[in-house]
Amino acid sequence: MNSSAALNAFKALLTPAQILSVPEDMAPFLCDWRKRYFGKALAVLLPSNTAEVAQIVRICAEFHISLVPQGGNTGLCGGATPDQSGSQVVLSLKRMNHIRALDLDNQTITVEAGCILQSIQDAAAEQGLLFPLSLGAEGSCCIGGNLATNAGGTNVLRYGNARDLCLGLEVVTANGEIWHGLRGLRKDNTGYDLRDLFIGSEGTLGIISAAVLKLYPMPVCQWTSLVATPSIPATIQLLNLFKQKATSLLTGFEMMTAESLALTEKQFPQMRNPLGENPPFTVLIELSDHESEAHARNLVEAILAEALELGIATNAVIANSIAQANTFWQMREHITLAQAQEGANLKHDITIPLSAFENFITATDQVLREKYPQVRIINFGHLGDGNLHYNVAAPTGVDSTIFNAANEALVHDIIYSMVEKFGGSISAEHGIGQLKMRDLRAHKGAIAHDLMQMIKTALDPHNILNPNKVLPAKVN
Ligand code: FAD
Ligand code: 2HG
Ligand code: ZN
Repeated sequence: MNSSAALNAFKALLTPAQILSVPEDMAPFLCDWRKRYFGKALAVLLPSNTAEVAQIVRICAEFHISLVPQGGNTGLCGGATPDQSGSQVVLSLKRMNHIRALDLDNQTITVEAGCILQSIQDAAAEQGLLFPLSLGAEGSCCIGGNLATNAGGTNVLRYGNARDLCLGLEVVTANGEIWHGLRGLRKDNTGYDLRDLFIGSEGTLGIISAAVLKLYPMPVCQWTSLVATPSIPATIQLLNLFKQKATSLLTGFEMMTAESLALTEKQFPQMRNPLGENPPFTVLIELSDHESEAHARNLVEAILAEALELGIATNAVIANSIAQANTFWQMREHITLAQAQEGANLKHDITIPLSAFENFITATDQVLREKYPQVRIINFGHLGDGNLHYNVAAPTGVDSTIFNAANEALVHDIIYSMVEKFGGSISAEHGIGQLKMRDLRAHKGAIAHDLMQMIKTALDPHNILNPNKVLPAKVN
């Protein structure tokens, strides 16, 4: 490795504004959103176009410098944070934020990797179209990061996750070549699907520089309601009732426990549950209609009336304005912020088959409480997808940093062994990054893990792309 020669080569390629090397300037790029991982870097590079990205990678390959791609730096698994060596470069895609094309006939949008998710939603909306990927960090995360993590969010039950919304990619490979895969085709069976290989690879196989995304007709209205349910089985029955009666109009089904909303209200006192005292479960349900407001309102009222009659819902409130609907969503999305303000927590972003949800939660809570009677379990998530955020916080009054340092490994083991037992996944939507790298082999199994390692070696033989993320770097 020759750091100073590499820096000189970067300086010859980029303008001074595109190279950050002063610690204060680099600081925001060197720690993750949760402030859990802190790294060092030789430099932070901010290319303006794909050709510059390719040249940066070629310089890195020549001087054996590894690089860490970064978008909005909102990832929750430490995937975008460099290591402690100070020899890696952070490659921020932020400047590459142009919308290259919007094709009305094909209903697609072609965007650069650094486009903020919300700006893509806005550009589509200006044409009366919907880009349905939606998540709490949408005001700051970038589409390159969304695709690199195969982000999920709140519309997955209707539109799928980031992978389902992407038709084509432009990718810079580990040897600095540009793969021009920016096709807007809904059918393309031409051998191995390279697009799907790069999606979800968390910057370890290639650098996504642009993407073609699917657009959908914009619904004419949305009805958002908050519904109180007495139990998990009742909540699942409610989900299935909505699926049956509202079919494809059902676009959101989010579950929040009383504990998660109590914590949110503690940190953000203006966020009161309009259902009154927090019921065991509060469910946020969203219907999107292409017909008329009256059609959707009648449908939602009829389904809720039936749910109340059946006893699977005990109370419900329908938002009477867009502003009120927004406050419902804010309550849901502030759980993560409330947890961050309360102190560090142990996150478990898991999926469980809905048929096993109740038994999983009962069994896991029980084992955890036997070991840690006072621990706070903050459960919420995208129930419509079987995705649970099973987050564990230190008992009230206990220093969370000290608690986590002493107990993190055991808490993870307890929860992940239950995830295995009930046929789930240890990462539903946030990815692996550094956080779950050591747990991956046991979860995927040796064969799948070895195949992943072979793919990594084939595409990045010198291990310069985000090493020690997802897969451990091989010691030669
Ligand atoms: P970054 O954090 O910058 O990077 C994430 C990973 O992708 C890293 O491994 C990085 O190296 C790699 N990467 C970034 N850009 C590229 C690129 N161009 N090419 C190759 N690799 C790249 N996630 C969900 O799935 N669903 C949610 O509901 C959700 N809600 C969230 C709410 C909050 C408040 C926060 C803070 C986060 C949430 N997240 C959620 C997690 C996070 O927002 C997503 O993972 C998001 O997709 C990350 O995008 P980013 O641009 O911030 O990526
Ligand atoms: C969400 O669904 C995000 O709000 C974040 O995926 C989950 O904070 C979390 O654990
Ligand atoms: Zn989530």
